[in-house]
Amino acid sequence: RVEPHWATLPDHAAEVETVRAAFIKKYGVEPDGVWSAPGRLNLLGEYIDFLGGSCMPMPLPYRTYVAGRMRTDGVLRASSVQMPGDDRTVVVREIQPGTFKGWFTYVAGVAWAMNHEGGRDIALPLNFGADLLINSKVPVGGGLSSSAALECSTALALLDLSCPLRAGCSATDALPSDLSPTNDALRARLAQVCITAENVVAGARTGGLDQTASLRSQPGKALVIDFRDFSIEAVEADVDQAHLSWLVINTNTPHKLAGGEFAARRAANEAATAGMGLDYLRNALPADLSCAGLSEQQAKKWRLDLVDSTVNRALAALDESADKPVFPRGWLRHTLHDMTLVERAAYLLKNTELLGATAWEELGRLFTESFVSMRDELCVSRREIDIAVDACLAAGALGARIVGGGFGGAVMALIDSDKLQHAAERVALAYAQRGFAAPEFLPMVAGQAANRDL
Ligand code: GAF
Repeated sequence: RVEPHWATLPDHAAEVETVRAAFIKKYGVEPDGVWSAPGRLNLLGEYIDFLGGSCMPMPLPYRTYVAGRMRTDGVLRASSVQMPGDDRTVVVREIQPGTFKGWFTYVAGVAWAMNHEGGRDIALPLNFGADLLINSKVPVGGGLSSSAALECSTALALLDLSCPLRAGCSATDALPSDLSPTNDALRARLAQVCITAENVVAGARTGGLDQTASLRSQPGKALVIDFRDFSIEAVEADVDQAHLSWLVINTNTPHKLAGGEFAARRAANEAATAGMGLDYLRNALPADLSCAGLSEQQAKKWRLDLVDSTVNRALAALDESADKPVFPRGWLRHTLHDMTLVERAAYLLKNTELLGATAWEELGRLFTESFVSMRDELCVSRREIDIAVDACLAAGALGARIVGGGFGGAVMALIDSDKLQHAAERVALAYAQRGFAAPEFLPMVAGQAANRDL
């Protein structure tokens, strides 16, 4: 028997105080404020946000905290608790894409994107600068969107800190730029700014899932985000009432999305979309993918037939194009398949009261179906992930899958609460037997959207 290592659920108030105290230690003065943004657990829908698919994230209780103080000399300084000694200083107006390395890329990237595509009310005033101190409680490289948590907390901090330099914005307002989570329109725009920071400055061609989840989540809910127009619907994902739990495992096999593997899959599916003459690959499928009223078997047959016929249609369209790219059929297959799974899952979650336990059981099987597709079609799994998923299923999980971009990172399972510890033990044992680095188990309760904390 191997004792699983459970992370401690962060105490939000204590974390706010920790980052405030770290700021005072570093800069010798009180910060003007503290802001934080969560990582996300994506329940379903991977590699489809940039193709107009829907995804279903929930905010994690693990957040990135930023304490900040305004400067008026145009200089941005930042330090991170996780990177002692790696202090950075830059003149905001001199920030250029491609000039930074590591964590600071995301901080500087946000400032750059606010100035270049934020619009007048988001662009930073000319002489604005800031001192920032960052403390991330989102596992880095774990597929739980630590980059977006850093971008979104930084964006809120910079926008809010710059208020005293903006016309008509009073420093005494509680949230001067109306940054409250209910200002969804502003948050949608800030999410776009953070996406630009990641795409243009950090050079990772990711979609908008992580930033939208971090800025626009609602407490205790899962979002269904339609990435054709970034519209969101919040749905209850109250696993407690069904005596179920989320098991979230950081496999400690870090992944990197700025590498070519993620971009290659995106580019292939974008080529297929263009080959079909569509704006979004999602539009190659029928408007309603919920299979409402169909049994689990009927729904499965319907979606697999639909995916097959759509893959054939897309590849035939590509055959006719002159500069036809060559890529594995499975990349396209996974994407269309996951689009159908997430919309069926949304239907099940919205109808748990009506459908009872069978809704949760089918949901679990959808998770595993998506995992198999990510492993065998999209080919973004690795041995540590497969072993963790298998161990969860062997321990009785209703379903288990990779979270996020894959190639490592996190695994999640939906499991009867009484079996949670047993599943963690099985995963820990399976890792120890193979000599893998010990995984970390992350207690999961639904978190809250990015916000100002102090
Ligand atoms: C990463 C990306 F940042 C997201 O945009 C999304 O594509 C995800 O991988 C895969 O679903 O988190």
